[in-house]
Amino acid sequence: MVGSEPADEIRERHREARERARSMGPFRAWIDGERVEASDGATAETRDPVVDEPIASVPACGPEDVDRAVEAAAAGFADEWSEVTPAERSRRLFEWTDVLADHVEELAFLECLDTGKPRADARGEIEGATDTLEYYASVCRSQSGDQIPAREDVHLFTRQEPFGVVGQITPWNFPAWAAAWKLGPALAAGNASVLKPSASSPLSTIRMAELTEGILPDGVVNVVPGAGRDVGQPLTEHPDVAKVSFTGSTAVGRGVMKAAAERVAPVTLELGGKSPFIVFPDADLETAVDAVAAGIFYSTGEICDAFSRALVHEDVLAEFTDRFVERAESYVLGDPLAEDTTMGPLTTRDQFGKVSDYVDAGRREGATLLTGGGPPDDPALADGWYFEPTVFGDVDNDMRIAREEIFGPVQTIIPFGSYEEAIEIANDTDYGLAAGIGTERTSLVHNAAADLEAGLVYVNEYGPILPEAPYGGYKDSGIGRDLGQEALDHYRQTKTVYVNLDDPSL
Ligand code: TXE
Repeated sequence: MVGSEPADEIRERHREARERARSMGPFRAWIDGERVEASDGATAETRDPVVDEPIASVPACGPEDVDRAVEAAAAGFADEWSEVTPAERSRRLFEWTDVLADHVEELAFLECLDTGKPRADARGEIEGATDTLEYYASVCRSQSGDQIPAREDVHLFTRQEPFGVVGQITPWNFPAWAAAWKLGPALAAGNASVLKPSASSPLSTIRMAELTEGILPDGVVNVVPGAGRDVGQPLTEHPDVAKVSFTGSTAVGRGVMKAAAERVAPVTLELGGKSPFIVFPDADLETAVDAVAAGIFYSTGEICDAFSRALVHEDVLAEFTDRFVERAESYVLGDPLAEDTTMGPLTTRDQFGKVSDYVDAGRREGATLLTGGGPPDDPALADGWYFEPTVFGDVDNDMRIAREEIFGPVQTIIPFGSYEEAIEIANDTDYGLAAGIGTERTSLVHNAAADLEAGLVYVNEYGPILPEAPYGGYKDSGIGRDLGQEALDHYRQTKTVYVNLDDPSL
């Protein structure tokens, strides 16, 4: 379904919105507590995916800027942050989240304009980012080491120490949330960060960093925007970056891991997925449709844990498919700045091309296109990277549309006949980020949760993602975990101290 606004209304609203966004700038790199240009003055435009017009120019940084930022981070860590007590770190992180909470609307506006996601979703994302930082501000003070009672004549204990400077790379689909996932545990553990946002949607991250001014010491948070090869790669290769965390594609993640291996730096990788949702025959179909639709159409399908394979038992296949297609057709495509829009455009031209190519591949491979399949037939949306919610039936798990990450609003429906077959198809993928289960039977929930090869299992729902719980994948979907205590542990190293005790006689 498409919104009912005329093209000129949308164009005018976006002209004003881009002007408003620019008035919040200038958007620069944030290094050592200052807004700075790229050393060579290079800039790149970030674009509004609704009308394909430039929003703002942002520095296109390079290796010298990475050096500058790493130096600032090292100084910020050594001079101040490493000396700050956990209680003080917690207080400052809370102070930052208070400021962010006062800027939710502004940040959500930038996120909506830069990524094309509906305003309400962008607001939810910023609130999620703030909540994540609050969680790490809270747990910061409750960390401890161990005392190990191995022998009476040795006082044996562990200290948890930060790495120093960490390099963090985030993607374009959830820029603010990803920045909080990275910065929260890194800062709570006492590190300083150099963070590279995606060149496609850097605005909210830059603004979040600017809002640390006067709260966090200079150099503790640095944001260096630019291209992957110019900023991301030098950051992962930098000898003074002691730990790397990356969210993005599996192909680039492999390269990040290789670069870090050269100097034996630990890495956390959160990569792509091809997550299944299994609709068992006893499932409440309305609940299953809700979960699978949210899992593939939320954020226009540009989500790493998208339920992009719906595995449906043959007894309920016809009814599920009918209801799911109806649901897909009920999404309101329109201007993400309008509150009634439930699906915005894809974020970039590249992503539009990629999704279109997969839909062509699905048709060629013999899947049946049940709805969608291209841009909506509405002249008001013709300038943007809109793509209709798309559903393929008669999908075989060997088809490319069932094996490769499309990262768009494209669902594949794959039938199964038995529990064993469902699990086999679900696990027959290189990825292992998430999996979902639709059933009312407790034994199915627990058996499937144990048998599925995935880092996350959602039962009768898509999400929620909570900062308290670890998030990450099996197999090619990554290594290590974001969120929860586990992420905090990734940003610390353990030092074991043996204090040999003399005989206490005087
Ligand atoms: O990813 P990249 P792209 C998947 C999704 C999407 C595809 C391509 O399928 O269609 O990847 O998206 C930085 N060294 N995901 O091209 O290139 C880059 O600048 C260091 C899933 O955007 O992996 C950006 O900041 N960094 C994923 C980040 O890496 C490099 C989210 C991700 O970009 C680099 C995003 C290099 N050599 C894409 N090259 C998820 N897990 O949700 C690029 N980068």
